Amino acid sequence: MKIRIVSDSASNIFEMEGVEYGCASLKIVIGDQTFTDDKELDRMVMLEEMKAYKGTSRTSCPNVADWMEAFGDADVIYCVTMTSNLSGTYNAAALAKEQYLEEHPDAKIYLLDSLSIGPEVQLIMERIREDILCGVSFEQTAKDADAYSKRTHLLFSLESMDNLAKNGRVSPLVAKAAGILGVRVVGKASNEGTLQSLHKCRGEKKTLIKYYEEMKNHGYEGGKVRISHVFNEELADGLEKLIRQEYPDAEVEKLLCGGLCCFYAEKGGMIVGYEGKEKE
Ligand code: X90
Repeated sequence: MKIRIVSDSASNIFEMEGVEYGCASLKIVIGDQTFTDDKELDRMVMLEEMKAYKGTSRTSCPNVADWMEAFGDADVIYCVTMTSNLSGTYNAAALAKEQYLEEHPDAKIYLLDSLSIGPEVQLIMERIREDILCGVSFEQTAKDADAYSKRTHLLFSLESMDNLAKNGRVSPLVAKAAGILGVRVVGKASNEGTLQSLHKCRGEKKTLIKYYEEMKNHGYEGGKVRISHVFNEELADGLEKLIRQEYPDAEVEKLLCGGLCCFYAEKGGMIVGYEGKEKE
């Protein structure tokens, strides 16, 4: 029996150790160039192109055929997508699920709208992998993923929200704050799966303090943390250090964002997923 975890490239995950994994790529369109968000994409080059281009760049989500390809020929599929409130990716996955089940009536597909992105999706997929590797049944794995996703959280900090505003993903008013030199907007994924801005911070130290305060607010007690950043290792290291002051053995992992998250979080941005108490 073939078991596969599947996501879109907004998860920042292009391969998973120990399990079969399929990733449906989003695309980034800058002028007449289209970048496919896969593990080969040179994110620095993409960011430079974006900076040099004067027009409005955009992205597009995977279509049904892209999802079908990511599903492969698996018998059991666990698919976690980025939030349906910012992208059409979940809807396309839902259509692909229907089509796949018509073609493979004996297959089983678990499909979750994460209402989040990047590192929170990563955590949920890692939880699913744990169950797969322990031989847990489909039904139980699905239940575990549902329960787990209620106590994972997502925070972000952005130096610019230009692309988010230009593409209608946040209001221009919210984006304005992040346009001021040296100001970072710190926010979270709302329960509806949209961006919710929480603080405006000047300076790295202040930003990190706000991150940690928010993590504590959401019940962080030394659990897993996944930090993804857009060429900002300094900020990522800073957060890891802060966490380790209180929890020296916390399971913290850092990674570079994939193309989609690089495009929207922009240079200097950081997106953090972690375990906490149940969402209210
Ligand atoms: O073209 C598409 O369908 C993709 C659209 C993606 C839009 C938003 C991406 C935001 C990425 C910002 C920080 C994290 C916010 C999380 C809120 C749920 C990065």
